[in-house]
Amino acid sequence: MVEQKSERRGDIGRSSDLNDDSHTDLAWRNTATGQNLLWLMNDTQATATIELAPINDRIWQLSGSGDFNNDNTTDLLWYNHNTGEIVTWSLENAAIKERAQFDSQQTDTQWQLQGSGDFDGNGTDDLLWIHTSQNQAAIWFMNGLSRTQPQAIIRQTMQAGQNLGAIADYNQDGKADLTWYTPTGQSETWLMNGNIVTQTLGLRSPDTSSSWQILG
Ligand SMILES: [Ca+2]
Ligand SMILES: [Ca+2]
Ligand SMILES: [Ca+2]
Ligand SMILES: [Ca+2]
Repeated sequence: MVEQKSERRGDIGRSSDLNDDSHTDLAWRNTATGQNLLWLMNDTQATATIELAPINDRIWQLSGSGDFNNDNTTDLLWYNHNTGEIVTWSLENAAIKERAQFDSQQTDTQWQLQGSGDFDGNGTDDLLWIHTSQNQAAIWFMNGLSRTQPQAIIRQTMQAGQNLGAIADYNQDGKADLTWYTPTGQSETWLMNGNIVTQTLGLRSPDTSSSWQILG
């Protein structure tokens, strides 16, 4: 799960396969207008643009994607950090098939839902939260939209200025890992086993300019 920013102010994109053709697509939310769009992609070409229902309340963030209703299709994950509500849109053929809602009861608004991945490798997607001022991350282990255990803090702190670059399984052990980047071109990958960091790998971006961002 990756966040991308377009040149149009307010557009924030998330990538994943949204129509089950094995090509990674992009979901866009325009945070200025509340519009939501899908770009269905064939590698680097957008083959179709599909408009989904708008969400006019701009507090709602497109926070990630995953399969939360166990039908093997990707669902979009929305978060309202004022109320703690989480909503998923289950997609079929790039249209909304089903909506589901979960009250996270997250009362500390500094914990922000940042994405999802299967961190313990049990076949269900879990939620990644980042605390905006403590440089801490935490995982909620999930079964669909139900938590299966209390919040699991990751016992390693991010460096100041590190941002989430991607959630992906880099060592192909079936468990999601994390990549962080800084505006100065440093990136770091944490290989994960649940909420335990088993290895930290440092990388540098292609050059030291600040214009490189991880896209996936
Ligand atoms: Ca696709
Ligand atoms: Ca699904
Ligand atoms: Ca899991
Ligand atoms: Ca892994």
